[in-house]
Amino acid sequence: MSETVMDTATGLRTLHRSAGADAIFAVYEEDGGVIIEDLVSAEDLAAMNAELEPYLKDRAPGAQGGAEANEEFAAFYGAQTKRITQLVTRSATFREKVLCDPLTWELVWKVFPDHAEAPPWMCTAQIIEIGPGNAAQMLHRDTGNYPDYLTMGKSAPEVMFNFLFALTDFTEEIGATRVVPGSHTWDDYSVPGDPADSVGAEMKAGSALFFSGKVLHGGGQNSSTDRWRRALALPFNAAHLVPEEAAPFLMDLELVKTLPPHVQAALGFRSKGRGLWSADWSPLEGYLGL
Ligand SMILES: O=C(O)CCC(=O)C(=O)O
Ligand SMILES: [Fe+2]
Repeated sequence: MSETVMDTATGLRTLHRSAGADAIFAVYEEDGGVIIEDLVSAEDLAAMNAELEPYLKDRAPGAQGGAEANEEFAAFYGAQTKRITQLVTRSATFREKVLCDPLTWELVWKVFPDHAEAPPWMCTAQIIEIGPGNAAQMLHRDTGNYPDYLTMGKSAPEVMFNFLFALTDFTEEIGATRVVPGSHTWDDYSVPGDPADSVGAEMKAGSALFFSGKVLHGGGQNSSTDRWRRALALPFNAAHLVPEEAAPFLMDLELVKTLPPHVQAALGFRSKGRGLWSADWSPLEGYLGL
């Protein structure tokens, strides 16, 4: 596989993981998103899909657990979309390989160079499986989780970004993520994204779209009648902002102890800088015996 940057017909660029963090990050900064080819090996991809299959089989599509009461949230979730989280517990391959991949962490530290003392959160790890007939998701910026930062527009510090892995091949027909390249640099974030300006992040299973929380994007329409588009979203957010997934309440401490310290911190099992997320005014990791 060559290491050259390729301009695809869509305007999104693709780099092989062997191109390295510097080259990948340069495109991320310029375009707001970049496809990293082969971020997951074929072997790990197959193992992860097998580990997650039973959970997806049992999961009904559409928002649930009370969340369906909010129409806007339910539309965002997707009526024919299955989502599952708690992947640290549910997939050993995700936990040990994908979440611990040194290249991923090199990129995390490039986005958050000054955050070593207060490491970022894993915002969530989530399977997003878009089913046949699911409408396109509205274009949005993930920074919308933290509206104050969205209001600040392009000059806001980067507080959130995402690795969205293709666990099946992504084609436009089955709902490849739509992206508006360059929309992280727009002067006015109140201008709604026009789907006509978006491009489909077509990629092979095992590749991932690495994109800024400031770039407009959304799940694509699945216009097939019988095929599912499976993604794994792995977003990270700055330490001082609450993550989507309440990891410390959902995970077994003994399992988390098997992970490296920076991953334990991302899951909320270590303190987040001076005095934040602490126990008795002391580092949480001491209290937990890590
Ligand atoms: O499923 C996708 O392609 C994107 C989903 C997304 O952007 C989201 O749920 O925030
Ligand atoms: Fe999103």
